[in-house]
Amino acid sequence: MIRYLTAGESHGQALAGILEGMPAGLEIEASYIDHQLKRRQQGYGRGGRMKIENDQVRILSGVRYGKTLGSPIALIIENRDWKNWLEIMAVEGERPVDVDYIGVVRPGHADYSATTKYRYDDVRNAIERASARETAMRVALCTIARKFLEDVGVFIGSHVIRIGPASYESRDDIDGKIGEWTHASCGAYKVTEEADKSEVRILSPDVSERAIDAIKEVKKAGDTLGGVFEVLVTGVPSGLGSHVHYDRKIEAQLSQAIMSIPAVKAVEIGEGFGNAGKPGSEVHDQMYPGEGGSVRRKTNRSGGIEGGITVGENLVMRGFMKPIATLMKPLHTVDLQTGKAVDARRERSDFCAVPACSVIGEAVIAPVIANAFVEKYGGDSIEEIRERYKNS
Ligand code: EPS
Repeated sequence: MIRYLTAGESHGQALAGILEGMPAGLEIEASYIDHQLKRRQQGYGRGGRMKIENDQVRILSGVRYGKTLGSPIALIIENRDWKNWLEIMAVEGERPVDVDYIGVVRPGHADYSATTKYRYDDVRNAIERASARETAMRVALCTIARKFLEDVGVFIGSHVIRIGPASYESRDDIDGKIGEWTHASCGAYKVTEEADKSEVRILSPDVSERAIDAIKEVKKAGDTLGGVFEVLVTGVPSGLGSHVHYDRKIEAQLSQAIMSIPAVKAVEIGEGFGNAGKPGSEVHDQMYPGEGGSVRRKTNRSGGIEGGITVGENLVMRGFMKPIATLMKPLHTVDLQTGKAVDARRERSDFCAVPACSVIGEAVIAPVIANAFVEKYGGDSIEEIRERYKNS
């Protein structure tokens, strides 16, 4: 089974991670992972921290002469900002007298829920681990699974379809942009490559411009914006996942992966939201005979999954991100130390991180799909898995 763990505080020394269950023989280099880390740092609307960090991974174990060994892969990403937080984030020793205790919590952040649950005496303890900084390590680990998928012909991509008020007028406008590309098995890669050309990862220049204007406006007003990103997977074989048990349904696993990204509050698979209001005749993807005895569809409203199993069409899912909880024009809240009504704290933050969130969305689904792939085709090495896939 492919699984991973992350550790690290936002302003601690480093982020650490372990990926277990990757087959042997996969070619991987730190520079390949760094490219994805760089993509995660982009996007119009990011805050000051991204100017400090230049995320780069160090591979500590599990790889020899550029190929995975099948053993756990350990990674580390240094936090450049740590040198400015040595006293506040010291691992050992006494707390210095000039390091203030934080009692004021931000509505919408983990500040209140985590501080009270863990009985912290300092909201800083909650802030540090709840920070979206953790997603840097997730992207690093998941990129190795993504490389495995690319080597067997499965490609992942994403683009942003809404930022605050700026969105496409209709679904047809989006399909008009990506429809042509997504017929190819590497189509998702093309989508992502094109989206990377926009500062907000939006494929339409008009929507892109409106999104940037909207971010500029909230920035001026001391506010923040959320949005929606779409993740696509092309080249997916049929038969990944299973209907036999709830936790093996691939759409459940994919949803969990997307939902676990900070600030994501809803996930849609295919046309899930719209389908709930339509009759069945307008929802289910009708079938017709394809090449070599295959079964194809003219539509893909199911998002490429039926009964928790991939059907051989593209996977399509969306993540809905709420606006970031740190506002420069603070909301009303409570100081947990005094019990008094106060304004929330201003803390350096992003104004909009939807473009970064879409890159993280691409990453986090990779281990889910890679795991289902290895489960189906089996094998301890990439060579063996490829042979079994070819002969299936
Ligand atoms: C982030 C690093 C953080 C934030 C952001 C994402 O760095 P800092 O707290 O030092 O500015 O910029 O995290 C949040 C929005 C949050 O609420 O925690 C990153 O590396 O992506």
